[in-house]
Parts: sequence; C-alpha cells; structure tokens
Amino acid sequence: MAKRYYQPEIETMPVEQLKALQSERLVKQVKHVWENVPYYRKKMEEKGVTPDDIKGIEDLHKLPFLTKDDLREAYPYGLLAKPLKDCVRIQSTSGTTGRRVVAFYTQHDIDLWEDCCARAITAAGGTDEDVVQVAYGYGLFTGGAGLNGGSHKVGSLTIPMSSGNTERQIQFMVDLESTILCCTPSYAAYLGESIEERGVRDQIKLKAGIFGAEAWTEEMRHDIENKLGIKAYDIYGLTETSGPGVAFECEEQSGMHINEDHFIAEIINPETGEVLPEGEKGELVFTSITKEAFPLLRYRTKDLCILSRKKCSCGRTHIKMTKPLGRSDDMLIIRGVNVFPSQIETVLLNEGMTPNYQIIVDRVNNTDTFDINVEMSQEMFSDSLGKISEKEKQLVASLKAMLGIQAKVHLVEPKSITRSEGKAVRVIDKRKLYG
Ligand code: DLL
Repeated sequence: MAKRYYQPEIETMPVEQLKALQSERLVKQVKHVWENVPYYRKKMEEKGVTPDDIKGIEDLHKLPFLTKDDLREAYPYGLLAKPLKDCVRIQSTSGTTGRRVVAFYTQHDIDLWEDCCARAITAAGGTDEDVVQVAYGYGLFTGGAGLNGGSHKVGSLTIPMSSGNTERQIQFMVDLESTILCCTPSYAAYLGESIEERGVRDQIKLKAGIFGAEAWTEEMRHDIENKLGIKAYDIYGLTETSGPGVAFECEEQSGMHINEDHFIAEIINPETGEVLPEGEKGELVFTSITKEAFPLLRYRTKDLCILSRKKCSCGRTHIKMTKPLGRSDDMLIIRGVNVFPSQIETVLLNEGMTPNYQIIVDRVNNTDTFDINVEMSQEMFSDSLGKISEKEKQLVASLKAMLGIQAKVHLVEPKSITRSEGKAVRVIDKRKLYG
C-alpha cells in the first residue's frame, strides 16, 4: 500500500486548539527574538512592547512590523537569532546587496521547512510510490531545495532536475515515468507545449504538478492541466519565511492552506498597517513561530490577498489564502525572478545612461519577455552604429549580473520615450497575471 505523509493530528486540528498552539509558540518565539536579535528588540522597545505584553495571538498586533527595508538594514547577519555555529545553510533571492534576501537555517529549520513541502506534495496526491521531477532552480533559490527535501520526506523517488534543459527534462519524464512535476507555472506551460510539439504526450505519465513562485491565473491552470493531462496545484512561499510550502492547495483547488502550526498570517491595510478582518483584501503579513535561525515577526510580504477559514472539503482546518491578487510594491516577477525597477535604474545610471527608460514585460507562448528601452544621449546617438550595439551588449551583461536574468536592451532615440507629467511610467506589464 502506498504510504502518505499526511499529518491529520496537525492538519485537521480543531481551530481552537490550533490557536492555542499558535499562542504558546508565539510567546516562546517573541522571547527568543527579544533575547537574541538586538535589531528587533530595539524596534520593540521603540514601540514600548516587551515580551511580557505578548500573552497570546490576541497580542500579536502590538508587535512592530518587519519589512524588506529592515532586511536591507540588518543585512547580512543582523536578524540572525542563533549563533553561526548552529546554522547549517542559507538560501537567497537573486539581486545584489540591498535587494538580496539571505535566509538562514538550522538543521531543525530545514526539517520543518521540508515538512511543509512534504505536506504540499501529499495534498497534491503524492505518496512514496511517486516519481517527483523537481524542475525549480536549485542552488540559492528556495524552490529546488524545498521541494527536493519535501519529496524525500514523502519517500517519493526524487529527480533533482533543476530548471532549464527542456530536451533532457522531457527525456527523463518519459524514461523514468515521472508522476509529479514541480516547477514555475510558466515553465510547466512551456514544457506542455514542447511535449505537444514532440508528439510524446502519450508517453507522459504525469498526474499532478505543484506550481508556484510567480503569479498565474485560472486560465493558465486550465491550459497547463489540458496540455499535460494533470491536476495543477498552487504552492506559495517566500525566501524570508523559508521558501515554498508556507501555503499549498489541496484537492479542492480553491485557495491555499497556510501551515498555521508554523506561521501566523494576518491581513493588514497596506497604507495604515491596521489589521483587517477575515475576508477583506489586504497585505499578507507572516510571523514564523517555529523558526530558530531567522524568525521574522510580523513580516510584511507586500503580497495582496484574502484569508478565509471556510470549511474545506479536504478536512484540513488551516486557514486558506487566495492566490496573491497583486502586490503593494513595484516588484515584478519575471521568469520566476524578483526584479525591482530601481535595480535596473541603478545599472543604467552606473553605465552612464540617461534616466529615461521603460521596462516592457509580456508573456508570449507562456514565457515572459523582458525588454528595456533606454534613451541615448544626443552624443551617443551621433556615434557609429557599431558603438551603439556594443553598448547594448554591455548593458545586457551588467543587467544580467545585477538581476540574474537576461533582458533585451534597445537603445532608442533621444526624447522618444513619452515624458509623463506625474509619475514616470517605468513599467508596462502586458501580462494578465492576476485576472
Ligand atoms: O518564490 C518561493 C517559492 C518557490 C514559492 C517555489 C513557490 C514555489 P521568492 O523568490 O522569495 O520565493 O519570491 C517570493 O514570489 O512574495 C510572491 O510575490 C511570489 N510568489 C510565490 N509563490 C507564489 C504563488 C519563492 N503561488 C514572492 N503565486 C512572493 C503568486 C507567488 N505569487
């Protein structure tokens, strides 16, 4: 009989009991942070809060928020709550200092993280009889490592493919009869198309996919499901909170259960910081109540969504979040990589370009396109064509070094980018991500 990694004692725990568990863990976690993270302790002191004020989840709102700016200020070790000798790994987002998030893990943190990912694989129907092809990037990105570890816990045969090399992905998928695919939804759609083109659809044994790390619509879900003949499940997470597995979809495929024994979720008004009631749209805030090395309290994700504790037919009692419905900052996710327009601006200015540029993102054949139009100065415009194309190449390389992905750079004539009277329109995102 196939073995499942289902943990009903936790995943279907009565809500009152779950809240009591959260309260107990929160109180302990606040003490841990207070004693070990001077940066956050100072923030608490500035707000006039001490650990004695936090008696349970009802007091959570008294704690100060943490933001990406705090991460930047405290980079790299300022939010670490364990001595380095107890930490065994980091994971990170792309980007250079300042925008890069570096998260730390003890072995215990990794165990719990993998546990969350194992729950996600199980909710998608995974057992020890499955062959799980992990096509998220490995290395610093959390996707590969998280799902890899989760798949081991489930006892599935794990194929650590990493992303890219489509030919080889399909070959392994056919030869090893992969049953579960884990990757970004755009890559899943691309794989679906490539499989169709090669006429090998009838040799594919996939039954499910676990897709996340970027926004995707219901239309995209149906497209992937049809192309690959699978059920496509959403998975959510961010580097700051370990990585994937903070929340995942069950067979109902309507919202993602948040692993509430590890994370307390709140929805706030992004303008005022006021906590909003369940059912209202706002910014998602997480408090990690079990992490040892990098325990962020009230971390503002900038993802906009809605929480709901409506009874789920799968029996899980953990609260559900909708797919992110947008962001409250200007971060773009292009081919799974987090990109801030300010990073692009920094590169352009460092390279002696004008600050007149426009970023154009689209999705063609389920792959993100990423173009940047940059105005030349009059002087550069008078240069030879050879020099201009040389400059374009140089910009592409510098941007790749900063962002980790390739953009197409087009040097355009002086004054050809429309000037705005208010805020400059830096980004034209033609993808319909949140529809
Ligand atoms: O993307 C972790 C992850 C890996 C999640 C694999 C799922 C699967 P970061 O690179 O730090 O971490 O990016 C985090 O990605 O704040 C969201 O804006 C976005 N995001 C993550 N999952 C989803 C999703 C990983 N399912 C940022 N739907 C988050 C929409 C998502 N957006």
